Amino acid sequence: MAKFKYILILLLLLMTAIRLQAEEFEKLTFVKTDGSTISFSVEGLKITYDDFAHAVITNDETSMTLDLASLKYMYFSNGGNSAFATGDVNGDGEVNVADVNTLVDIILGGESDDATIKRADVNEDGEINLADVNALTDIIHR
Ligand SMILES: [Ca+2]
Ligand SMILES: [Ca+2]
Repeated sequence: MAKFKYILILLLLLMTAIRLQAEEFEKLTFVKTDGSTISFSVEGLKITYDDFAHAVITNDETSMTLDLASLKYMYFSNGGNSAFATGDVNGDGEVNVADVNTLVDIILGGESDDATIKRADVNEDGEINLADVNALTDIIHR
């Protein structure tokens, strides 16, 4: 059941992340549980869900059905790293639960300035997604 719950959360993040980031990044990459990756151009990108078991990814070039159970996480890419203190998403000089709140707000489509959005990339892979929430909570609980 835990896995199913995780997939539902992932779905919510996917849907909101697409709206937030599809216009700013060039590529969407899915990382599968076996470590392999699949990348899609965000040009004309659409993701639809089939009974919560599969995602159908369509863009201007291709259409592919992915088994959600085989997906570990996804990220948008375009490069770009943060020069700010790792995990200090809201930029107040401390890394704490307030930064998690700010990060989640951004992932869920909340308005934010460019500097905050850069700091929200906690794991510095150029994308803002669930992996950054995990990275941030790891830092706080370290
Ligand atoms: Ca902070
Ligand atoms: Ca990131």
